[in-house]
Amino acid sequence: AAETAFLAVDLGAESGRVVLGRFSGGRMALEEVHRFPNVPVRLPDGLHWDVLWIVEEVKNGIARAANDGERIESLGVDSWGVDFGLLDRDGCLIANPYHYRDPRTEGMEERAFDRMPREEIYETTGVQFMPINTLYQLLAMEGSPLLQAAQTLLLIPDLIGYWLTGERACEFTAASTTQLCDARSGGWARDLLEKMRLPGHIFGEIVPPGTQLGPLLPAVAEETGAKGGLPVTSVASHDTASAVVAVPAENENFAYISSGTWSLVGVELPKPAIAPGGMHANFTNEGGFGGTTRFLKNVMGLWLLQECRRTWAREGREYSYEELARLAQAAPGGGPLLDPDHPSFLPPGDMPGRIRRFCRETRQSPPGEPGEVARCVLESLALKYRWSLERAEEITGRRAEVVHVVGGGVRNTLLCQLTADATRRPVRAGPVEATALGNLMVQAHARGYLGSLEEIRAAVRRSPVELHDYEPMGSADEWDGAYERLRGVMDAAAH
Ligand code: LFR
Repeated sequence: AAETAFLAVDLGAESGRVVLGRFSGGRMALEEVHRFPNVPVRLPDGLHWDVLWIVEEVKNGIARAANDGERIESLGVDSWGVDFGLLDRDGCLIANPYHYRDPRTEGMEERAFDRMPREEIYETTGVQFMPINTLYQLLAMEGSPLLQAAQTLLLIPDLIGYWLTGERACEFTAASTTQLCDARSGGWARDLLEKMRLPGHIFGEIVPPGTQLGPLLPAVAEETGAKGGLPVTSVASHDTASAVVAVPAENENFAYISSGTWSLVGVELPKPAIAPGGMHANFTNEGGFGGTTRFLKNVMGLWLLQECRRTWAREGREYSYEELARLAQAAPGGGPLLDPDHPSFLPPGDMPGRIRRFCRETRQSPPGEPGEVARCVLESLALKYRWSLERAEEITGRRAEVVHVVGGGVRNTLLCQLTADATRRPVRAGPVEATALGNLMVQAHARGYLGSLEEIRAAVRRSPVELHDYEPMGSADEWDGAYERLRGVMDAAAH
């Protein structure tokens, strides 16, 4: 029998999961009790998350776990970063949260730089410049009565936690994604907030991962059949932070790729590395568990394929991810390459069309069939991983002996192999459910079952999770050539 059990709510951009973790003998065994699609909704005013549906499905998941009769010791919520809800003075949600891919942030970087030079923003926050950041989303709301009515800003995991417990808190790892925090002190960057003319009073107390948020509200306990008083723990509530906790690394000489809708490529540091090199390569210093810094770069990730798939499905051609992987495997290598991080790929839309346009504009012959498109995307991602890895090593002076790939993208075995080939490093892939596992491990830590991050990672390695090793294959010279081509394409696309 399990010593104890924890419940992880893990919300991703494509789907949400509720995962039960049975903890015994220093190992965590996972059981997915509920999974639901996360489908954004387009309204005339923009692209939104369906946050009411999400909280309903979270409750359905809690109910399923509770009905299993398992004694659950605590529950934690993690989700994607940067997005938020605003509460009014009565604690009511003011409007439906926006999706970070909504284009209303266009031009907001320029507005921000008028108020504080780009260098100073980076020097303060250490966060990479991306239009999706909370900073630019809030600037886009300037003058809105919604912002005027706001008393409290809660990032998505904190918002769900609030609806479950009635308690408000700003968890540190999630807050660190906003580009509104001081990377050194870990608090809100009050001077920056002021210069940006943002209402300082909506940013509440920041709490570290592992903080007890409070018990489930009696009404939620009743609705779900969960035991009254079930504690909710603020975990490393940024999904990427949870995923990095569950990297099965044996020492500090590793890089990680948290592979899902986004690919987060980087290293773990004892403190932020804020330097001009990091700003130019657009690396971020996000907060990690146990006082660590996640020094990483957002690479556009499997979003490119997800969006192709959606476009093809609308045209009546349905491909599963497995089918696409098979077609990509069969397609010839060495074709056209993309810079996956070109801004034209960020918003939802006709991704195959944009990929063709990118190729024409960089004087490459565009991929045709879905298998060729998928091959082009996967090779480009693997080569951009190499670029990111080399920059991370250059800036931090570390050397990654192994690249750990974690998250849903682990299932894409072709991408894992291409990653080993392109980076010329051994790749260790797994666990697939790193985010949920990291979420559960931080709860076990908070309840006193595990000590340091090292102990947590040892427990990850003991846990019944699948790990697969990939060695670099193919010719190093050919991959060096492909890498030079990627760099040429990146330069051509930047001009
Ligand atoms: C991954 C992730 C990234 C963040 C992006 C948007 O799921 O959380 O870390 O940059 O989504 O929130």
